[in-house]
This record gives sequence, structure tokens and C-alpha cells, in this order.
Amino acid sequence: MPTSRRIAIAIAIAIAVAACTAACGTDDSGTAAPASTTSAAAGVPTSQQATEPSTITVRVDEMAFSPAELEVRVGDTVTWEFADSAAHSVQGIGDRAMGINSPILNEGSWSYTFIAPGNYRYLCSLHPEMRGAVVVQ
Ligand SMILES: [Cu+2]
Repeated sequence: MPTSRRIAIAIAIAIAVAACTAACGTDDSGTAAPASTTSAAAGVPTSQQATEPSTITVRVDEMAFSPAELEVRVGDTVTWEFADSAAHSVQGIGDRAMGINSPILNEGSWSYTFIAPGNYRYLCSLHPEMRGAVVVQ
């Protein structure tokens, strides 16, 4: 009886160890593989995104620019999408923002690419209380 019990215990331990090893091995590889894949995949696009210009959309709706303030990098393009029932425009405030001057639109979009760092403020020429800002870094 003690012998068979020992064998039974040994088998149980062997099974437990095998199961744990398999589970741990699966867990390790399962965790490690996606982690390295994710970091590798995230690392490459992130470094590419750091140099590639992107386009940021500002929605013009309900008498407001949304988001009213945003941060972009030099070379980025901001696209204002006009979706309000009322017509609006994007007009820069001050010397720095002189180039920001969209037509008056109530649909469609207008884009501006920021090529120099700075704080660009703008408003709607029809509704001067509608204001926004783009911080270019
Ligand atoms: Cu307006």
C-alpha cells in the first residue's frame, strides 16, 4: 500500500509539474511574445509618427470649434470640418496667424499646415465669440 501510494503521489506530482510547466510555458510565451511584438510594433510606428506629419481635425459645429485648443507639431496639418447649420470661418488673430484665413463655409473642410512653432489664435469672422487656438511645437 505505501508503495502504490508513493507511486500515486509521484504520478500526481509528475502530472502537476507537467501541467504547471505547460501552463507556465504557455503563459510565459503568451505574455512574452505579444509584449515584445507590441513593443516592437509600437516602437517603430511611434518613431515614424514622431517624424511624419499628421492631420488633426477640428470640428466646427454648434457655434464652437472642437477642440477649441490643441497642440500639434511643426509640419502638422489642421483640418477644420464645417458641420454647423450656420456658416463659419477660420480667421487667424494677430501677425503670426495671418495665413490662417478660410472662406466662409457651412459644409466641407479647410486645412492649414503649420510650418513654424508658436501659439496661433483664431476666431470665426462671423461670430467673433467663437475662438480657438493651435499651439505648434
Ligand atoms: Cu461662426
